[in-house]
Amino acid sequence: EPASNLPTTPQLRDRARAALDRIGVSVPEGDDLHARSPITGERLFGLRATTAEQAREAIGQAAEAFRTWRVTPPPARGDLVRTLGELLRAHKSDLADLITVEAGKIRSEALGEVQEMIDICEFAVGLSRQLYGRTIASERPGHRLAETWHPLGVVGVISAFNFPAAVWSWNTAVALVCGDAVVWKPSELTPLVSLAAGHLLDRAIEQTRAPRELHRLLLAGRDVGEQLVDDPRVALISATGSTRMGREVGPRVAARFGRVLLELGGNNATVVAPSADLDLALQGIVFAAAGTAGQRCTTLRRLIVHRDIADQLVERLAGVYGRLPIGDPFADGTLVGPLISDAAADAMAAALERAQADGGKIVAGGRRLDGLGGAYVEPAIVRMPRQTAIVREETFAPILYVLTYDTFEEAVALHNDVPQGLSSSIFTRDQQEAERFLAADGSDCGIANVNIGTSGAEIGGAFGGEKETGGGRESGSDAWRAYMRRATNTVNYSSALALAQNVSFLS
Ligand code: UN1
Repeated sequence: EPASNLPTTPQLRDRARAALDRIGVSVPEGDDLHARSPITGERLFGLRATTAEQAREAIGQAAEAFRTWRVTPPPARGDLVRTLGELLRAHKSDLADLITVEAGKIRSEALGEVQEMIDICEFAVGLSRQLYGRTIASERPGHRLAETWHPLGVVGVISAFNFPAAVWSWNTAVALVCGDAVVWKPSELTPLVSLAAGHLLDRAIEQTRAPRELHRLLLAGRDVGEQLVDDPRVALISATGSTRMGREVGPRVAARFGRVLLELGGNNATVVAPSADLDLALQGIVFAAAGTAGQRCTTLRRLIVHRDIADQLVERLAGVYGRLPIGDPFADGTLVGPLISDAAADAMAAALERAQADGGKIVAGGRRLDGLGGAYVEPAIVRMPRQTAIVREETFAPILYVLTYDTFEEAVALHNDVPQGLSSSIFTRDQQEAERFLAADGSDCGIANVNIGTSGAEIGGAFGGEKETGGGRESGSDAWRAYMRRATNTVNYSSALALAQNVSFLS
């Protein structure tokens, strides 16, 4: 049911302009980059890009700011992040407007993205008093063995269009309390969100008198991204995006002995067991598979259903899919906004063709809605005879492949038989099955859930995945350690020089 009365490009431009004004940021107008809206598929503003020379300078400025910041007490660093969180609260609706304009998220999800930023700021403020090291039992008398966590350096953050602000925030808020400086290379598809978020941090920096150049924004294309990746002054590259991107970034950073934190593709699955509460499963599946128009790295892409309930579940899902309100993401009631680009819609169509060639049957959706400017598609459900090559790939669009199983072992084997390892879940009322799914020989993902979907993780846990997802962990738990360096300290407070391992020398 497409909402036919989409906002016009001039209306979107005004809406973006008003939000930018309230945040207090001016757009560097130029002709190098374009701010567009997937709502109409049209250009909003032309922008001036950061040049290679400016990027080189920005990295140097961040490295200089780091020298002051690393010796600023962590709770004082927390004060900056608290202020950022307060500004995000004050401008929640403005930033959400820009997220909807540029990424096409529905209102509730755009607000949710900003809430996730506020949450990580609060988490990081608490963390600023909890950067704990351990004291370790020493084998020598009169010795103390301990570890201390020190700031790491400049953190380069590379982020994607689909969480244009939250991914930056959960890297940046944590990096800042850890004593690091940040250089951000956002997606070229979401420059306005980046300008706005970066400006709110600049305001917080000014208010708390933190070093002015602690955060630098590089609004530019791929070349400047590569420059950031290769710059030896950048201690850690935290990159979110495709597996293809990670395959390039990882080795380049490793070649200079830098650190990486990679959040790459997912191909997330949910197992639905015969004992599952199907009403619950239905809601969880639809949000995870069709929410955000299938453009989360945690989006549910594979449904592994027990044969006895497959027909029934698929029929109910197809019914819900047939009534999903697709259209203007600003309109009340819309659940599915546009895809980011025509290319994304083309990739979806190509994947559906391949799935059908493999014997797949489309049981719901799959068409692009004509005449709307933006790339509006009906989320699709495809029953597959087997887990073929296309099912094992991540297509960044709302396609849910359905596979059936007979035994639990078979379900887990199908589940794990993809190259990616981000998120997973099982719907079951059988406790043994639930625990087996979470056990060492169950789901091989970084995130494994029971009776909820695969997407929409809270910030308190560590976020990330295994295999081609890249192995990085961000956000909560002890993910902060990736943003610091560890020093092991042995202190001798006796007057004897005892050697470890009972070695004797000169004694
Ligand atoms: C992403 O899609 O890059 O778990 C991140 C989730 C969100 C984060 C998604 N908290 O879906």
